[in-house]
Amino acid sequence: MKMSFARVLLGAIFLFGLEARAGEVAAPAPNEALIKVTAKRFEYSPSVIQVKLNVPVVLELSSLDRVHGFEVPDLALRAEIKPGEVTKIRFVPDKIGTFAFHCNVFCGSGHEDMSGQIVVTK
Ligand SMILES: [Cu+2]
Repeated sequence: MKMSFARVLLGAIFLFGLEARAGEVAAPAPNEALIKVTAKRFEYSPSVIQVKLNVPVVLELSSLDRVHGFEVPDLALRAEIKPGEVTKIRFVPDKIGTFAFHCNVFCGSGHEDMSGQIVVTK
């Protein structure tokens, strides 16, 4: 009788452990970096985004005026930023360097200069 109670208890502990582990997978990684970036004619803020090698990043992009784009060719990232919406991009920087990003949605006569840099360091 005591033996089976112990077994049930062990089973419960085991199941609880599995559940806790499943919860961890669903939650954001504890070391994930959240960076908010705003876009407006014809600039991003911040225009230089500092990230760490192999540390997952979530960019939360929003626009203060109209539709803009966000494209980082070297990191194969691309998004559209619409006013009133938050666009999330998740990526893991896997190389060190400075990578240019720019607006790829024509937004007016300063559009060509709308750019910034993602700097990946160790
Ligand atoms: Cu533009």
